[in-house]
Amino acid sequence: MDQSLTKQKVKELRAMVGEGDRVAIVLQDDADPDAMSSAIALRTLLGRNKQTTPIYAFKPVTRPENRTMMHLLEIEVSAPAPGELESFDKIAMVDVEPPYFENKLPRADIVIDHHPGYPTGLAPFEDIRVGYGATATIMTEYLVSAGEHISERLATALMYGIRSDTLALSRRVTEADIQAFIHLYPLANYNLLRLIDRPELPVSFARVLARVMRRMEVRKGLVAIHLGGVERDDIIVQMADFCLQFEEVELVAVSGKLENNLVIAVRTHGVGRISAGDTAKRLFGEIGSAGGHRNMAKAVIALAAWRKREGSTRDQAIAARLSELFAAALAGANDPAARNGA
Ligand SMILES: [Mn+2]
Repeated sequence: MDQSLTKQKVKELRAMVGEGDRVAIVLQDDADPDAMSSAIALRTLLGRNKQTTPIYAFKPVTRPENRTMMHLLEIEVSAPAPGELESFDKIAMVDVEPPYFENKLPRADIVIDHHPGYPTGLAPFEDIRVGYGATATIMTEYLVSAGEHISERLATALMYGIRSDTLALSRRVTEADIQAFIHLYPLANYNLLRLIDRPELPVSFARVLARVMRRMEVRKGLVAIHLGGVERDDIIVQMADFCLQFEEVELVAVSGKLENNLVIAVRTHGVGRISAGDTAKRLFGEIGSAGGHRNMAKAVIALAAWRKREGSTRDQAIAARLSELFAAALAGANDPAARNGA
């Protein structure tokens, strides 16, 4: 995007927000690093602090890395009390657009985003750059254009935001994202980034590891493990990431029962023939929500729906069936002739 337009947008944005205005920044549910970093960047751009410009989301942040980021970078996101948003003079949103919230917001004044598929003209201030890999890129351009000081904390947050939305500059990345990344690079704190990348594991993970790892096997590139009942979703995710590190592993499927669902995390290195996202969708799309990217995917299936198609929800039966399904998927991906029955 050309620099004069960015300059114009910053001017427009600052003119819109009066000195004494209270501004709420609202994020999508379970906000991601792009959303959180963009929110603190907007606050900096408007010369505000967390009292005058709090950040809200209707549902809390759950991913462990994102929670670590919040903690280390001291980003607070809270759920608005009923009617609380009505008391603000301006409502801003970053990395999301008004229709997402249906009728939960009294107003939308400022919208900065990069997601496609929404109508325009829903807020007095809009800057939607659909080509961009991250909203944090737009925010970095604003800060640079305005000559704002970018603190170490803010640079670290924005860099992490761009990196995670673009899968380390490998997906949907544009020249603008790379330029923003290069600008932030010397300003960020790498020790913090490392800590965010490797979140602390819950101690309960040690017990799960001890119980499960002795039955881990790599069969023709596949590791399939069913954990049985788990207390937290992230145990499944961490276990899947962990198993991908062993030699000769091409595909990992880790499942667990959580409340009334079967949750399955799927991982690949993203370089072989098999796609985690496509596989999850093909195997479970009809009985649950399933999908993701080439290297990571998730399926959530109501146990009742599993029972209806697969028969038993006993742990042993689930374990056996998942091994079978994923083994066939991997064999099919590595030998397309076999899948076509040729
Ligand atoms: Mn984003």
